[in-house]
Amino acid sequence: MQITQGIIIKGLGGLYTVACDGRLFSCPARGIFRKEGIKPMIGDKVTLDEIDEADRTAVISEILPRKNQLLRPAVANVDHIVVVIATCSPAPDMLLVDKLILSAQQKHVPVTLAVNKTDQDPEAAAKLCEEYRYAVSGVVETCTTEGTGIDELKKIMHGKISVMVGQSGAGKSSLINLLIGESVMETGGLSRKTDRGRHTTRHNEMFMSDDGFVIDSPGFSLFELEEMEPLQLQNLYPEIYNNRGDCFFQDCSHTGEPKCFVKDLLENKKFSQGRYERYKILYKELLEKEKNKYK
Ligand SMILES: Nc1nc2c(ncn2[C@@H]2O[C@H](COP(=O)(O)OP(=O)(O)OP(=O)(O)O)[C@@H](O)[C@H]2O)c(=O)[nH]1
Ligand SMILES: [Mg+2]
Ligand SMILES: [Zn+2]
Repeated sequence: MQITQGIIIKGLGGLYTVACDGRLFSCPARGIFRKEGIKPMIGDKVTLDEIDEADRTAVISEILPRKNQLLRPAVANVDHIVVVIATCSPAPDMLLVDKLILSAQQKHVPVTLAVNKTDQDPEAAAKLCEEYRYAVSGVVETCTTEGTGIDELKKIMHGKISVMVGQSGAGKSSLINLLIGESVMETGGLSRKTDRGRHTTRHNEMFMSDDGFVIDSPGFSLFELEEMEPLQLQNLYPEIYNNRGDCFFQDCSHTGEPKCFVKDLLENKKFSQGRYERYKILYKELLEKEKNKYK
């Protein structure tokens, strides 16, 4: 029996496209997955059966164990997340950015922040980069109209499975088209009335770049952090855990207690004021959630 392994790069209407030794196969999944409540995901490494070389069809017979699995976008086995924001338009939602970074931290997936559309306001772009310097593995300024930052992104993405995430209209698909070197994804303008993206990308899709894979995903603005103890939140901030110091209270939440070492971090600019203000917001949200749980 012939068994070949591949990787799911696209899934639409129950039919999956599997890249296998440089060729693409169109495959349904075995009924057993549905019965067991398992849904194949983009990024899944799979075994193919019933291969028809002429028609390029096969059946997905097995899903290999996943290294990780993101909920939003629903993709598996990613090595690297690129959070894309626009410098000015659509207005970057920094709380969303922080939540995306925190959620990646929980899954131990490194994040690069791509501050795109630097042509809109180079100074504002530089400020955003500074704010995230210690928060992520890397920060890249990009501009798809001028081609800025593309080589740098390529270098970071070398040999990895990366996924682009972020608000609609930030420029994820525009970046992917430049990274791949051809127009593989449709891009769309912003709504003039609301200055927000038009949700041009509607599905996840993976592409092969020079040396690696990149997944495009639909933009979104709502994202919930996974439940956690409020005091655990600080453990997801590299600015805090890489500079651990002493606070007066042993279980200090760093949200305004006296003699708190985080004040020094803010003064020394090791922790940006914006990230800290949003840390306090997220901490309060988690506290509220915990209170409501016991009501
Ligand atoms: N000025 C400027 N506009 C850009 C840049 N990059 C992308 N755009 C424009 O921004 C708009 C949105 O770009 P897309 O690539 O479709 O954005 P997206 O993040 O894929 O959006 P969704 O698919 O809706 O999630 C398009 O009109 C692009 O031409 C840039 O660097 N500078
Ligand atoms: Mg898109
Ligand atoms: Zn403290």
